[in-house]
Amino acid sequence: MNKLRIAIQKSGRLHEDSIRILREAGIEFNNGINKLKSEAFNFPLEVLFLRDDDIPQYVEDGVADIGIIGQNVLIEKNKNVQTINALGFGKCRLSIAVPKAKEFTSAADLNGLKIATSYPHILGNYLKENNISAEIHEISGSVEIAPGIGLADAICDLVSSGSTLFMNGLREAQVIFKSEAVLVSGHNLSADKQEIINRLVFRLNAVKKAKNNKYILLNAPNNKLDEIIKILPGMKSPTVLPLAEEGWSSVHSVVNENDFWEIIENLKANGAQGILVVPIEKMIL
Ligand code: PRT
Ligand code: ZN
Repeated sequence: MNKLRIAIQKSGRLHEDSIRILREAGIEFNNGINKLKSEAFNFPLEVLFLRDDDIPQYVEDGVADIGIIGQNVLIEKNKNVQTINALGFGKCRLSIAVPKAKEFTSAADLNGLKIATSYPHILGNYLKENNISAEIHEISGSVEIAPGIGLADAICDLVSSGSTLFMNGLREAQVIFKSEAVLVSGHNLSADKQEIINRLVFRLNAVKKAKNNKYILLNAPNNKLDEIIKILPGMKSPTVLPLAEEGWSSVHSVVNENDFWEIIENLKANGAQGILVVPIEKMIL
């Protein structure tokens, strides 16, 4: 049977998380230290370890069928590949930053400036959309030092904590693009390969859902059960089991991370006791 080929970053910020999500999906393989590729032991998958910048081209050409890549690289490279899933890691933003003392109130202040970046395509689109006439100076690394050495008036670079900007006397003036790692695929894959992608995506979604949800167990007085059940929707409806102590029940359910604390407060207000919250590893609905 044909194996699916996935391209992931060989080393760098996306490498470990890319390996982690494949492992969480139950796929085992040796990682890419000193290796170009590795075959999974228990899933029809071959993993290619590449520089992130090359992944969109490899996927477009069909050398890899799918890949894990930051949206920033994907949009910048502008290749003919499609996004299958956002993966929830590698989050960052592409921002314009200016020297701390420089005034900046709106995008129009960029008119006439020289902006250093490794993202000329995304920055160019942004400037065009905002009718700004600025000079783009493309450099491939250490963009943050450009204003300090007189190479540019401003920069456009990736930011996560902001400490690189701070250490170089710069301040984030405008976010132009928000990015995270995504799973992408080429076009015209065989039915066999599409089927393997579907299996992989099904597993990735089960892991993602589990992370967004918690399993909750609590004790409730029987006379409050109706209210408590209303607070806890569960996957179908909560499980209710009698406790050994007369007049009490144990209630089990699943709650979403987003409204977690509100639900807990509500449960307590309605007489729930001994509330236990445990992580879920996989969630298949
Ligand atoms: O060798 P290869 O070409 O594969 O790797 P690379 O050096 O080009 O990329 P790498 O490993 O640095 O980043 C890979 C991907 O991680 C990026 O394309 C983004 O999608 C994502 N990512 C998330 C980041 C950051 N956060 C990030 N903070 N990529 C880079 N940075 C850099 C940024 O360029 C700046 O220099 O970190 C610095 C800023 O960080 P803070 O925390 O100081 O703001
Ligand atoms: Zn790179």
